[in-house]
Amino acid sequence: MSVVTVQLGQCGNQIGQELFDVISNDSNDARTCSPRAQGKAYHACSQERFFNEEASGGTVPSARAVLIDMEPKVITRTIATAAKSGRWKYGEQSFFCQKQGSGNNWANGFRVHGPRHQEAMGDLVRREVERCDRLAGILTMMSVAGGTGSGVGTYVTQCLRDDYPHTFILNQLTWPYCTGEVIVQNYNSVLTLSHLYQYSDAILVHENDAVHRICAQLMNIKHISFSDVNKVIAHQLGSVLQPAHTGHTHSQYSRNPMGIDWQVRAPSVGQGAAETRGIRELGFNTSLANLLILRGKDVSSADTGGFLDPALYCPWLPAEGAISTWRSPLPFNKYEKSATLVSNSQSLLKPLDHMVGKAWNMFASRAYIHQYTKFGISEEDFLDCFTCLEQVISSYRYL
Ligand SMILES: Nc1nc2c(ncn2[C@@H]2O[C@H](COP(=O)(O)OP(=O)(O)OP(=O)(O)O)[C@@H](O)[C@H]2O)c(=O)[nH]1
Ligand SMILES: [Mg+2]
Repeated sequence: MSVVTVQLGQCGNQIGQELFDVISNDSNDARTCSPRAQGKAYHACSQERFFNEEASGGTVPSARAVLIDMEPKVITRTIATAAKSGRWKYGEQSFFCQKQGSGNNWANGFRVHGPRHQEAMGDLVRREVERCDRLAGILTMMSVAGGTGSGVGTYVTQCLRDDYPHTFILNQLTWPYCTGEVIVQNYNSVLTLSHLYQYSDAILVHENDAVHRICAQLMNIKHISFSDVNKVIAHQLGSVLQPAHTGHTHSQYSRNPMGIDWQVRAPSVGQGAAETRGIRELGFNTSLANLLILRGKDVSSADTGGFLDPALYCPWLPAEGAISTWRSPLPFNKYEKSATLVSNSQSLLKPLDHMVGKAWNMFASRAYIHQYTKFGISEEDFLDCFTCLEQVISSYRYL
């Protein structure tokens, strides 16, 4: 099964290029792994998922991706960097750009650029979808703080939801630095998140601050650039999206990389409630669901029992249903062993609360609001978005 990726704005395009690079490298390395048959199956599955094999001999595979930005600079560079790798490329006609960006204004992206170019962008996605024998889902990548990724990205997601009502849509979002360079980043983030909440099947967030800390503290990088940060994000994303065995049978790779069970189950009172209450009142990070992905040596003997501890989950959730484990015996991205955790938990509560709080303070003094109202986003629209996110915050706070 295949995934169509839509890269939007500077951030989405730059991280998207790193992601395809990791996937292409990892997939090629797998071919020489032993046992050979296993490596070959992994390679074939990964290629079908992310690349179109070119019909004519001699050319490299092209990514199942659409590149969108409202200015040409980043797209031109992204396409050139991919081609320079000599291992993969972007399709010749799979990008859409204009002359001028959205100026860090969500309303400009969502109300002007999005609707104006809906048809052209939709056609590009449709062409990629039609090239897939079996479509597993659509992955969009963007930042929430700028104007194009956030505004056009939200608009595109809304259109994708209309055009592909039964297709799984996963939004990968990059969260701005807390002390970010965009003054209205919290407005743009609030507007993006509250809208995507309605259209998306799953939202996967990478916080720039958290990834920056990984670069500084774990990797000892001195002068950290976006490229360093993006490599870490791409590594994490790749380890989620590359082939893995999702069940107990190891005969075949799971066909659908997006078959994650993201649904929150119906509440029922679990037995762990009384014992776990004390821990959770101390600010414990309670989870709704966790997905653990293990890759490399010894994956079948790794002890993952700790993830079954009911104390990790909210009381009305049976712990055995709240954790899924995927495994692949092949090393990932040259790491002998790796483990990745995708967690639907309270970990985003603090940054979300902080972001909504900052946006609310600015809104209370009506700062920069005219820049949004002039593109047709009213104060009422803002209030609806705040209400939506306050509800999300409250639901997660009282898990
Ligand atoms: N991790 C990471 N963050 C980025 C990158 N580029 C930009 N950002 C973050 O993204 C936000 C700005 O959004 P951009 O993606 O530059 O904006 P855009 O979508 O191109 O929108 P406009 O330029 O306003 O049209 C800020 O929070 C930046 O910190 C990148 O390559 N990697
Ligand atoms: Mg830009």
